[in-house]
Amino acid sequence: MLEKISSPQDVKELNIEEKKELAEEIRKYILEVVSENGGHLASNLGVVELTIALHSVFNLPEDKIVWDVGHQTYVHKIITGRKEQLKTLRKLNGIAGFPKTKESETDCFNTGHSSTSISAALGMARARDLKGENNSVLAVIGDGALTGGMALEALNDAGCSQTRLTVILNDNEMSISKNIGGVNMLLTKLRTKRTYTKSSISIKKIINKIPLIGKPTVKVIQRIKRSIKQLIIPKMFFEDIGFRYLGPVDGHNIEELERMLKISKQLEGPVLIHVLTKKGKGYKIAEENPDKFHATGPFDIETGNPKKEKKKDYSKVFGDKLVELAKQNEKIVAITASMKDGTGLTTFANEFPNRFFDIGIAEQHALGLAAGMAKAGMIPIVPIYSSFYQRGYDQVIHDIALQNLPVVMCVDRAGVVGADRRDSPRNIRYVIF
Ligand SMILES: Cc1ncc(C[n+]2csc(CCOP(=O)(O)OP(=O)(O)O)c2C)c(N)n1
Repeated sequence: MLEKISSPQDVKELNIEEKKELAEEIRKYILEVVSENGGHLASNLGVVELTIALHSVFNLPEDKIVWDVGHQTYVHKIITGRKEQLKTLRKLNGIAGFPKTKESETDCFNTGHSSTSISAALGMARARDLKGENNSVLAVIGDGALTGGMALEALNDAGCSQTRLTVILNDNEMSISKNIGGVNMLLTKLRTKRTYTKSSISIKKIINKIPLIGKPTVKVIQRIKRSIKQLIIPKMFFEDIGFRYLGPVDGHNIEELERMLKISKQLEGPVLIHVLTKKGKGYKIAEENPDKFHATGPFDIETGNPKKEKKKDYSKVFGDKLVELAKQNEKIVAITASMKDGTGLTTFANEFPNRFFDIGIAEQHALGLAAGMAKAGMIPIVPIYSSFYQRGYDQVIHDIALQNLPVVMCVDRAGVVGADRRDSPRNIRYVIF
């Protein structure tokens, strides 16, 4: 099946059984490439059906899909004519691991840092309306990325805007590690609910056609439906801030996904589709260890073991030393913006769970929180990858430096990172101090 796919049109022409077959072949192909070259595995295996459904319902490049972070776009790249190029992933002058507008007109926006997609998509949707155009605009965002302030700021703006926009919430319960925080608590409640908005659109269409009583009846039904919905889903956060909520929908069922996407296409205003997926889907070892296979170097498919043993690096030295110091000084606390393993904090988190804070993908908050703790007498240690430290630049100056607070800021991954492309936003690794 994969042999036949060189454009989204080829996917549109497949029947449902063929699409299912294609999904399995894409999984196999991604597994082969990533086990050989390294790359983001688990997130891509999780969005295979979702990406096939998106390309079946929407027409790129006229319609726009903004992928949050963009690490989950291998399937999209395969479908949009870059199947062979994927083999050059993480190689010199190879394909980018993230969306690249220069690489394809179907990549409408460059991403790399988390939580930007809803703002960008809303911007495109507003521009579309001003220009009098009619295309669809979507943001695909993970539950991890939804913990980032920028995403919540964008939801706040989009909710009251009445702008036609679809946010696909790809909820796999994971950031890199297990997702945390109030957003995760909200999603946990929603996940267990029955799928909402079964046949609302068709009922509306039928009633609307009845002369005189049509339109008023639709209004009454909608009001009743809303009250019922409040009963079914106790905390209608998304609806309360102005979004139409659809879901939750099984993110591995292509038919269901297509149905929901088609419904969203007909609705006015902002819509959020809550899609449930499994990180690492189809490769048992990654399903069981999604954090380890979020991003990986080359590995053996049979065992999942890395092909090269990891050397002792900055993060490991830092993590070991921190544990040693923390044993001597109980004022030491550690804060991570969703990067416990990457920044070497796993041992600290296990040994001092009360002094460890994973606060979500929220670098600004991490630094503001550290400032408050330092002011109150603690010694906060905040390791963040240099690329992501940019997010907290104002907090470094305004909240920490100008108040002369003893926050220990540790800059991880500074310098050149070989595995990322030269022009990747994540390879501009500033040392900002
Ligand atoms: C500002 C910023 N901080 C940290 C990261 C590192 N990072 C990349 S993906 C990711 C987790 C994303 O989780 P989610 O949005 O749920 O997507 P999933 O991989 O689970 O599909 C993190 C923390 C980033 N890309 N940007």
